Amino acid sequence: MMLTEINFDGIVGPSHNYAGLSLGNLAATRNAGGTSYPRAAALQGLAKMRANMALGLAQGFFVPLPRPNTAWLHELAADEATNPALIAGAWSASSMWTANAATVSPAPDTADGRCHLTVANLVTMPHRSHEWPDTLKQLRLVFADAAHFAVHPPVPPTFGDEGAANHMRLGPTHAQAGLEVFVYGRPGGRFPARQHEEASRIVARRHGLDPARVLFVEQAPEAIAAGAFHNDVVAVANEGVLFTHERAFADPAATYAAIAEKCPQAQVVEVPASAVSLDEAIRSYLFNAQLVTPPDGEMTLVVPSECKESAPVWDWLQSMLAGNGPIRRVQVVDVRQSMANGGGPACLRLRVVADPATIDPRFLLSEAKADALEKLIAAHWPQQIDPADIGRESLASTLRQARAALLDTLEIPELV
Ligand code: SUG
Repeated sequence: MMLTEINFDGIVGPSHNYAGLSLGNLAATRNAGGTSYPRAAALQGLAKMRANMALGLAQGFFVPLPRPNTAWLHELAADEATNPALIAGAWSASSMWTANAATVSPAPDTADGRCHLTVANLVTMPHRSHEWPDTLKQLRLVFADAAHFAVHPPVPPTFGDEGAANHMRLGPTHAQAGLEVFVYGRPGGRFPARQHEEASRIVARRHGLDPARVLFVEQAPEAIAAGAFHNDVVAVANEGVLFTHERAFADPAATYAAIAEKCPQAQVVEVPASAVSLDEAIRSYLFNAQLVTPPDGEMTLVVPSECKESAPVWDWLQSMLAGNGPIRRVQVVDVRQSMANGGGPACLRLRVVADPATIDPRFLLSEAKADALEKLIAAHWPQQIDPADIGRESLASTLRQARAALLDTLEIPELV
């Protein structure tokens, strides 16, 4: 077994648009009603995948879900006159943020030695609550090998579960047993707390995790109120490193102490609020970075270009690199179209530690496949979507054709 970390990015769907559907996600709210550029968005996503492959990292992808989801609208008896937000919800390309597709516990952590995945129910936001059936179907295809994977249905409502965006793993290497840290929010604040504590506990039990190597940590209510609707907006982990804002957790000192006890080699790289305020961290998405270990061993932080435009953030990164810390490289990527909906580099990927040979190869990216995908996107993805286009039959048929062409090129008839 060659266990390695594979990032599965969501290919940005042809219906990518700015409908302002996520209360508490400040970027999405700010850009509501703006014109979106699905073709550019999908090409930016592919360029990020290519940049990670260039670092020597394994790269996979998930395909967009069928949109508009007319069966869902039918169930809701919704029409344009009565509820435009539900119409927009049926058209949303939100499955592109695959950090919310599932929670993943790699094989070294679980009782049966298989990699366990629980598809996220995403019950808090209506437009995301109908993702899971199609995501589950896709996960069962990608990770069909039952000798190595167990794919679970969603945690039942009312316990909101938003998947890997609220889950971190710390350990010596990806291939060794690690500490799984589940971060939940307490309801009652200014914005919805999307990850319920009980959902995290259910996932940990289902995955057969050893209680000695699990932590449940409360996210700082202040962080949620400031716009960190998922923990991955204020913290990220890789191997032995936790990179976090000072105000990410409700009780930072107790959190670091518990981590040190359960994972002695863990190092915390904390950014103080005096250097980068919580607001600036959320605006720039400094922590919604991919923290990765390429084959050359230089731990790399893949940040959105917005970080370079923020003087405090960029200054902090430069001083970090000048120092002696474990993060040795910073790579900048342009994912502006996704960022405008509150989705940075880390939102766009689901990390799975596995042997690539046990995964359906149709979902693994190569340079040749990336070339083919770019051509296909340039030919079929709408160049722009204006808010008034949502709900139009002519656009719906363009979207269906685009997805059909994608599945045809990738030879995945099972998802048609
Ligand atoms: O769920 N935005 C997504 C962004 C998800 C980011 N994921 C992570 N942090 N892992 C969300 O809020 C906006 C869609 C709209 O308003 O049109 C949206 O769904």
